[in-house]
Amino acid sequence: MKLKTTIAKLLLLPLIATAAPEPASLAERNETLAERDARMEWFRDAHFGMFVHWGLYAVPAGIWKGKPTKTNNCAEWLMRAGKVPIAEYSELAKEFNPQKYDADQWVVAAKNAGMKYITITAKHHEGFAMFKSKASAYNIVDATPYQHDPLKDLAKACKKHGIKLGLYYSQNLDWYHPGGHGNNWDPASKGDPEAYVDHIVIPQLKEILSNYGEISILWFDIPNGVINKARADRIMKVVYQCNPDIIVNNRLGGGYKGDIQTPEQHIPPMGFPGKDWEVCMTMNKSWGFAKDDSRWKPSRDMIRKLCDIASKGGNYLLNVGPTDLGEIPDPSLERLAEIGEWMKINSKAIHGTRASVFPLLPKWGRLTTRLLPNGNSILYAMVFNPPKDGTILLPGLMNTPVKAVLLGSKTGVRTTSEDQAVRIEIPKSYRNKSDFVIALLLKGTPHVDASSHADQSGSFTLLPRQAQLTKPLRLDGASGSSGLRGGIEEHLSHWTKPSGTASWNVTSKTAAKLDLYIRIAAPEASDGSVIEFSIGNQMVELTIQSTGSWKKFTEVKVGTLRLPKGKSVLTVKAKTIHGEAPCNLGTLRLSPSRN
Ligand code: FHN
Repeated sequence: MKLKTTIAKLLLLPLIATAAPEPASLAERNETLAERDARMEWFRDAHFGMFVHWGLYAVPAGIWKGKPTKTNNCAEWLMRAGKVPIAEYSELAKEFNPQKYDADQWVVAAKNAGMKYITITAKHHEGFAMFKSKASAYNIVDATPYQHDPLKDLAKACKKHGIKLGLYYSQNLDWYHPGGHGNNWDPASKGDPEAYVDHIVIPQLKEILSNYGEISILWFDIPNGVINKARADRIMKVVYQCNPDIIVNNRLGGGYKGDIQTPEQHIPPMGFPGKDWEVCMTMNKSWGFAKDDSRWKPSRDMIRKLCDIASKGGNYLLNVGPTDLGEIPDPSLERLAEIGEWMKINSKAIHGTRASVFPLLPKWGRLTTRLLPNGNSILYAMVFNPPKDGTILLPGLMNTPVKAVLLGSKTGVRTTSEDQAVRIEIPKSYRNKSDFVIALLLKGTPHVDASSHADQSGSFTLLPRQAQLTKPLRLDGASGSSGLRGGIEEHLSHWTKPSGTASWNVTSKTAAKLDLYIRIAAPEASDGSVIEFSIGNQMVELTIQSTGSWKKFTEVKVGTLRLPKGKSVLTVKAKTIHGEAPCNLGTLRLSPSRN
């Protein structure tokens, strides 16, 4: 599959965060890494999109026959939560008449918030098509008094405003059509899944991918169920025929990996290094409009989430749940406008950037990176809370800063180069502010020394992913598998033999006396194991006490070490192993000793 890609664009592709998807994922699309990078570039540049959950469920909006239904914060699950028979639930179509729907207003609200794409539910689990479908009369044009196709308007408005359009399609759960998965309360839903895929899913995918112009993202949901490999193969054959460049998420099933990981309602601690990913989140609690859901997140919370996600190389798909009349709720519009105010000044720190070049997440905020055509680069320091000393230290940064500016201000920013670090002085007038961005222009591409350096408090954080390992130790956790619900924290595991060691390179500007704290998880059988940490000829050891399980991490103090000035290596090995292994080892912390 060949994609037109200008060499110049490829040269601009980030040196830092080029995703290196598994070969199977490339094979799935029959494309090279360069072709994948070119196809994904707009998505990686965007970082921010609007999710829209809109369907018949907006009519009851979480309330059924006068009572709130226990939809576990998902008003779009009302039919299942209330085990509402198909014949009764489908009556809602007769009430669905979104007379106040204004696609242009939706798209402008998204665009002004700094969003670059919109992904809307074409068909959710209720099985109702929010588009004209010849495959099923259970759709907004044929079954409602509205008798109009809202997707046509949305596609037109997106094209007009330069916003890309993505479509969500529930390919497995379908509580209406016979053969669809997930309706275990109404015998009318019984049917042949093969026929459901061939006569509903595939024809409808053809309709939504052919009748609304360029669809840039296809968002499957709840993988597997009726979707086995054979059916997934048939589905994807049609998808690729309709749009070979479309971005597909990882929720089809049938063994398909897709192009993007899709964590939901949580941000993986370190993102998905080397992979493309998009985290979807609600502004309140429910995806679909819920009358009684007023638990709205503050705009600042969502701005900081956007910064956090972009700094990890991901995208933020922020949800709105329009009402049955077709209006985005006011609290959502207010938040979109407030996010837009921040983006008006600071969007350069988000759009077109790539992940932070630093291994650690700073306590004061987040960082993103921009590579410039002339070979230089810009680091964006998104400052949530300025450090008390009025400076920001970038440990390990070897580049010479050319200049630094405050986005949206003419206030000059001073920087100094220290031994293997750059320090930014926050202007006095900003030291009591928050959520501002300092852009640091560097000569060349960013170069960060790979060893661990002290942060502003003099502490060192040593991540499992930074360790040099000898077998059988290996890195586990953090992003989990699909990352849908979040994995366990990043750690070193399979420490089944004393030959397994982990080492970290540490660089210190001064000699220092430091207390070593480590995060461990260990079952009872590991009790009494002994692990030993050493720097040069210094050693401290820890006798393991169970934390309850391999997944239950707790922080323990090991002891005190003297770190010499300059470069050192901290190594850990297992002296005594009880049970399968002494523990799973998470993040290490060396903090200035209090005694
Ligand atoms: O069941 C759906 C849910 O209703 C909502 O659409 C979310 C959004 O990602 N996806 C599923 C739950 O993971």
